[in-house]
Amino acid sequence: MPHRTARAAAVAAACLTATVALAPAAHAETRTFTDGGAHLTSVRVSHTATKVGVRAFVGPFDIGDHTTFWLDTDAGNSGPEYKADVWPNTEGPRLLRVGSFTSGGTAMDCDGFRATSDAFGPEEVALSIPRSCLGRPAEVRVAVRAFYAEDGGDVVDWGPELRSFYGWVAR
Ligand SMILES: [Ca+2]
Ligand SMILES: [Ca+2]
Repeated sequence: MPHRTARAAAVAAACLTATVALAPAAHAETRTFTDGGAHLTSVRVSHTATKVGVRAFVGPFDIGDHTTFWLDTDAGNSGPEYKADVWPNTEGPRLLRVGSFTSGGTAMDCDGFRATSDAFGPEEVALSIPRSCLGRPAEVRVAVRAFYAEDGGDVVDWGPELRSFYGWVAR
């Protein structure tokens, strides 16, 4: 009998854990992806009820370097749906609607869209995008291209790889 009681308690505990695991719909899911080598070293994606945040840790960068982000919000089409190209210390990067990695894109109105890149500040470039601008996707995945104009020749560091995405981040 004691065994049976202990087992029942364990099952009850497991059910409780499962309930807790399903509950965080109201919380952000945040995933951090790492990138090898120097330059771009990691990308953190957070997906909340109201916004998608992307933070790329790009190492030292200067005026003239820039970071491009693509967002895939529709798994039915393997390419990206949105793009933002962020130059440090400039006004007003825009959110662009795109059909592929190579498309130039069409600027969208997106109240609340924020891009942060300060060549004299932290070694990171960040986006904050209201989910309403993205069609309130169930999940999102991100690709990053960091460009550095260096004396020895330009450096391009893709995360995770040329025209490919990190894993999906559900809300
Ligand atoms: Ca890298
Ligand atoms: Ca897509």
